[in-house]
Amino acid sequence: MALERTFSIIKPDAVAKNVIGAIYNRFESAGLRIVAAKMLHLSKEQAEGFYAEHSARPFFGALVSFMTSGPVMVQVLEGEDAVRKHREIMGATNPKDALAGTLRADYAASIDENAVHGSDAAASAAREIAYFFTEAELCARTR
Ligand code: IDP
Repeated sequence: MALERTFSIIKPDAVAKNVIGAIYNRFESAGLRIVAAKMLHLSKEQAEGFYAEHSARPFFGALVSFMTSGPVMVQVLEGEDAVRKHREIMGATNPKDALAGTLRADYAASIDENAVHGSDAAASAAREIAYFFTEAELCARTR
């Protein structure tokens, strides 16, 4: 399978728990490479734009408020089958349903504060990467 890129957010709850390095370790142990990364404190507009597809959902206001409650780490992960592999590492949206050993089982307190985000398909990955990174910020691994 060809190399693929996906987009990841370590959400404010996980940043507050000081587990950025532990989460990066899971990505790297699974063969995913970080090819771009930065820490950001999202504005309300940035969070609303990122989650625009959920704007009509009852939890939208709480989601935006949570995502702007503290800094996040955003990164682009590259590897074989990266979108699917990353979703597997994250676990189910609701940590109650997440398999043991997944990031959400280990670090998420609830569906509202669930530690991590990962693109759900190649098309959404491309859109989400472009939302936060320019092409020039994506660093090809040359060695
Ligand atoms: P995903 O993050 O696993 O892809 P989505 O369905 O795309 O899940 O939802 C985006 C985010 O919205 C979730 O990660 C979660 O933070 C929040 N969310 C989704 N469904 C609910 C809900 O029923 N109640 C509260 N928050 C929710």
